[in-house]
Amino acid sequence: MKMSRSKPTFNLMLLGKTGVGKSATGNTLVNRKHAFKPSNQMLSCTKEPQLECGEFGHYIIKVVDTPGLQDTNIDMDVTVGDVSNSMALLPDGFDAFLLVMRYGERCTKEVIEVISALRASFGEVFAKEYCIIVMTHGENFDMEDEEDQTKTFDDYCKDIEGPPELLSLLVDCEYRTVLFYNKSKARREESVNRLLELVQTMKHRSHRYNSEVFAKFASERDTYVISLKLPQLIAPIQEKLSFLKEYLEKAMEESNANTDLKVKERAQELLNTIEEESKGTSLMDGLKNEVKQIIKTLENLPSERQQRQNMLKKLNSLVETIKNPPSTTGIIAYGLLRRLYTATGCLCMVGAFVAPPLAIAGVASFVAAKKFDNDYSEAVTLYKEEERDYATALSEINKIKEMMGKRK
Ligand SMILES: Nc1nc2c(ncn2[C@@H]2O[C@H](COP(=O)(O)OP(=O)(O)O)[C@@H](O)[C@H]2O)c(=O)[nH]1
Ligand SMILES: [Mg+2]
Repeated sequence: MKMSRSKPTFNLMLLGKTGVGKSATGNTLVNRKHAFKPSNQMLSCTKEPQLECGEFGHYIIKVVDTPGLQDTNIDMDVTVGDVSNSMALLPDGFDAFLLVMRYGERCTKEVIEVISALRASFGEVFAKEYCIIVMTHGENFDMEDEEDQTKTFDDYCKDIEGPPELLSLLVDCEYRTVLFYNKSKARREESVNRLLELVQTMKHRSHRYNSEVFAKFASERDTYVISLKLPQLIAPIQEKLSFLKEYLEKAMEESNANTDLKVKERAQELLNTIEEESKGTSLMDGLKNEVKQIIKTLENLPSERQQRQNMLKKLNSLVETIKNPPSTTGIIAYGLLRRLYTATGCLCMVGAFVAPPLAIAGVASFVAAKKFDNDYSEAVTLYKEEERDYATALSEINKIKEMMGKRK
């Protein structure tokens, strides 16, 4: 079809669930019956985006029909890919996105998913600046309306009831809604006229939504896609993380420098996987920090092992002391010896006046007495502690040892 270049052009993209009437709306817009194939012709239903052009009065209308978003479990990776392909068909960008719904259709979970997916794909400007809601099967509205002829479609939209996602979309797109009569020859033109009026009144007329605008919302899109897939993405990472944690728990006793190195490599690989999967979003920061901490711990393992060995040695000797407390006889013997040394020291010091070398023996005896003094008081303390339950003390120490075996 030949297009006159001077005519103003409207670039439109049809979006929405499969079967709501996107292709039929596209045909109405380009004014050709079979430009876009209806979805009930299964073999030829829209799988790839399709661009068709038509003329309407003084205008040229270019329409991109998109593959219908799946009815359930929208795969956002596919959706975003489809959207990019659809954008590529009209590099000039789009004046409006037509979110197609079927008049009277209940706003199901799937419809809500479609709304969320589109808002996330195109960014915040989608609803506010570019979205128009097209409701097909307009004749159903007229039939319902027969009793109350005064109620217009706009009145119906203002009173529409539904989930908050639908209502907030209506508010954000300032109730830009059009009723389409794809099956009524007489009223098709009216639908297109109303739509073009709306597109013209939209603030951004000089600024189309093109791939540059699309690129601006890439990180929001990534965050949304990843947040949807987070449980599946995290499961294998968690598994690898628990292996690393288990290793660290036993690392003090069983591992060696060689396996440490291998495990550190695995931890580093896991960190890289997380970095890749999170695509620069902060959604997996918690996991990332855990792995970083594990890598740090693995690096410090040799010195920690040494420290632990020293600590264990100390604990073992403590256990021995507790197991073998000094006997009463031992303590009495200590006391006697101390007194003996002190007495000898005194005697030697007195004797030193007669024979000076005895002074040395005297000092030595005092030193020995002092040492015994210390040992004696330590022994007495321990002896007193004997009153305590040594078994409890032992189990306490064993607990500490056990805790040192594990790592936090
Ligand atoms: N009665 C009526 N049927 C419509 C209207 N719009 C679309 N349809 C029918 O709805 C079915 C699905 O439409 P289609 O354009 O293939 O949906 P798509 O999957 O969104 O592209 C087809 O049988 C269309 O003929 C409409 O305004 N009125
Ligand atoms: Mg279709």
